[in-house]
Amino acid sequence: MKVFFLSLLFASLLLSSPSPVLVSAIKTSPSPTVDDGPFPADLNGSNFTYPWPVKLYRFTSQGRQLEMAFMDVPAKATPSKEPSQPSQPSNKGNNKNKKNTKTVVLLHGRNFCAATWQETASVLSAAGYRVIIPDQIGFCKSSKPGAAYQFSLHQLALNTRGLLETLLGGATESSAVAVTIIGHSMGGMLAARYALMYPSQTTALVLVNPIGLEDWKALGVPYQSIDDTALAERASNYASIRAYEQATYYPGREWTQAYDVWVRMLANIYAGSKAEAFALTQARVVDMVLTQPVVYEFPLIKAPPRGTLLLVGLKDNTAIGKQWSLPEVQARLGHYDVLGKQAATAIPNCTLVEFSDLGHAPQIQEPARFHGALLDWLEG
Ligand SMILES: *[C@@H]1O[C@H](CO)[C@@H](O)[C@H](O)[C@H]1NC(C)=O
Ligand SMILES: *[C@@H]1O[C@H](CO)[C@@H](O)[C@H](O)[C@H]1NC(C)=O
Ligand SMILES: CC(=O)N[C@H]1CO[C@H](CO)[C@@H](O)[C@@H]1O
Repeated sequence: MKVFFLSLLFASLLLSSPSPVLVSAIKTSPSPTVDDGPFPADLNGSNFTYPWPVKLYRFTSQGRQLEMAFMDVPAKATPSKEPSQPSQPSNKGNNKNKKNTKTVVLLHGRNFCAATWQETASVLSAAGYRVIIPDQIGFCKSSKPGAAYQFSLHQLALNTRGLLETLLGGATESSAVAVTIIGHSMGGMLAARYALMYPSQTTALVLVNPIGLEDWKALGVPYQSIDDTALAERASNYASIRAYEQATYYPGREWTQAYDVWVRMLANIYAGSKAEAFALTQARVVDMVLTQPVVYEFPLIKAPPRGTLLLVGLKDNTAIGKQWSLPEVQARLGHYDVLGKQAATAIPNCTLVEFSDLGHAPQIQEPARFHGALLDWLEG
């Protein structure tokens, strides 16, 4: 009897044309879940204390169970007094159907973590936004799958989309899940990719000194193997990170505690309990941004309803692969005074705000000025 019904079912599946229901039934993997913790201080190789409770989005990707750490800051919240204890009441239940809550997602750069957005998140929360801040896979308090993961900007955007759908509701009701995406540095490159992949779910796009405003390899940067990049990654430490950030992020400025905290956070991951997996992962991330340009697709960013804002510190000179390029190639790269204007012309309905005296991380260097410009545009 059972066999009969099963074969009948099988025959009817074969006869019917593929339907969305059938397709999703075939590629079933465990549903993603959100784990509210609490978690150990050293979470997946980072022991930095985050300003709000850390949660884990557990999902399957490329056949692996992965964990993406994130903070979910409700509108009008101040950093909790005991950051490692998730003391705030869980608002899981009410968030799902709150269509009118304005939601912002903050995407960190390669040398930063979700925690680096603390001040921006406080400002946005006070302005009435719910703020969701993930650590991308391979970074900070998220899983570090190392050699066993195909890193692409598309994959990271997809992971982020999965997190948002789990938190905000299904993709069926697209208006319920549209968010403002703000990305810095590598997070800006990822934000542009995200807007290209999910135009109807992007309310506004904000790029802060994004990388990828030019195609470095097309300008002469030679390919460097992942193995060679991994050697350099393994050698990263406090001194090397600080020297790099002083020259690129805060050129000509006296070193301050506000800069130092993020260097120590990152150096501790390079030296931490997942050091080798982190070095391997970061070598793949360098390969990802070098080989997957997004600049050619800027004209295709279907103008989000609220438009795009490009915030650029002009003293920035970031360019991937500059260190291993010939001097004449180096001279061509990282001219943000030119690159910002080019990008603002290429991206439909893009507003450009330039900070002539700031470097790669204007939100850290001059928070008040940066947040003033951001809120002016978001609320304007
Ligand atoms: C964090 O990790 C680093 C690197 O392993 C270590 O040197 C440091 O002592 C740790 N800090 C804390 C507070 O555990
Ligand atoms: C262009 O962007 C602005 C915000 O800078 C927005 O108010 C406006 O609606 C957008 N216009 C179009 C046609 O998308
Ligand atoms: C890949 C990995 O080690 N993931 C771990 C991240 O941290 C969570 C919480 O401690 C663990 O459950 C995962 O196994």
